Amino acid sequence: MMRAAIRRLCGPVAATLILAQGLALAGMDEHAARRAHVLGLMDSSSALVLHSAEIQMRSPDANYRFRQESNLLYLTGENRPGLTLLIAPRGIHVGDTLAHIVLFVNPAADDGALSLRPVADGITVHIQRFHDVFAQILPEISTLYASSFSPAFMADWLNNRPMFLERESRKELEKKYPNLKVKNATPLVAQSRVIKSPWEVERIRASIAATGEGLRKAMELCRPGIREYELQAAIEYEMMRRGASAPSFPSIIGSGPNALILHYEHNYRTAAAGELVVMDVGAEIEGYAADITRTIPVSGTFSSEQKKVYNAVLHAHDSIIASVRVGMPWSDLDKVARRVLAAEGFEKFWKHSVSHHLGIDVHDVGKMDTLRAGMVFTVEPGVYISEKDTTVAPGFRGIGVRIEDDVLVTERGGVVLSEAIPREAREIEKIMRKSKR
Ligand SMILES: [Mn+2]
Repeated sequence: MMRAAIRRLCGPVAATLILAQGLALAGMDEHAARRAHVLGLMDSSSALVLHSAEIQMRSPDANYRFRQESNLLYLTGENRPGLTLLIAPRGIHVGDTLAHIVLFVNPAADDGALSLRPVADGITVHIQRFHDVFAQILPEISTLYASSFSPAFMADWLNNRPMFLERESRKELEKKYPNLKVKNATPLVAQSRVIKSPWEVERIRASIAATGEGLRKAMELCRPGIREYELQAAIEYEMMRRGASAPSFPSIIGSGPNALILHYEHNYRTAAAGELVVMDVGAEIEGYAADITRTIPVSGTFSSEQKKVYNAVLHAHDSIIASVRVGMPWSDLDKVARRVLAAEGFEKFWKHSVSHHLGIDVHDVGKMDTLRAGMVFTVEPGVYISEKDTTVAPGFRGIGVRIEDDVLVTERGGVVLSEAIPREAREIEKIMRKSKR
């Protein structure tokens, strides 16, 4: 059935490519190929419905910059509010047309500054028709894959409990249609998202390149007395002037004790001589994230203790990357990190797992079971030694080091997409020294 559905949509040649490679390719628009792939993963008793992200208010009359819901962005490439995508393998009647893919648009919801690309493999209609079309399909299917709503819950202050809007609306739908089960769309779409096409890898590379320029600039500017936010501003300036729409997550610039706080984002402290700064940052270009961490000495030279920790983390980092093979269990990445850090005497200062998928989301979706060609993930071992830890010599106390790069899995092993960003201690010291002359 899956094969038949894809053939119907794209013809036998493209269908073979999609089925052979997971994502395609020749003659097909990138996003149409993704829709065809997801359609092929569904059975005829199911449908998928995805809504645009809601516009979030920052303060009265001022919104946060709009960012599309990730699954909808993946399947349409459209970064605008007011869209709803419906995919139904059994076909949907919209007037006289039978379609498998329908994109509903609400011209009133967006500013019209971006032109909407036609959906060649389906039809585009006004949002006013959504209710009728949706009501037509619901009694006929047993599984509805739906985007998870955001925010996931609101506080019911009166009764002092969280109110799960998602669960409530799902329950209501299932009550009205007893044969229907509403499921989260992400695990379905993730089966496609987890393997990156060459088109996607290109975008990730662009985000990484912009991030790398930012980190290089920060290395040049860093000196005792600099504020964390100055480093943040320099990094984000370099990202944005290379086309980033935003950082892919709040920039983490942690100096001294802040280097030990994993998701630190205040970035307000003044960095002092002798400290380290952890800079965990990433650009987002055309909807794709980078996620890179560099740790540098504020004064331009690592102390001998800092260098010892730094090189242990780097050793773990390089060993993880060297171990990358198609077919390898994901959990082996952590095992390699554990083995190296244990041999170096720093295992007990390691706090988090060493990798996650990277793509449209900085913590991208997909199972973390077995490495497959086309996956992109981060490698980010770290060592964090508390200021108060008396089990180590005083020179080691308060040291936090993390090194993070982005890796593409290929048949020939791991390819470090962020190879060009300086990571050896002496490379970093050289850049920092040169800029201060
Ligand atoms: Mn990361």
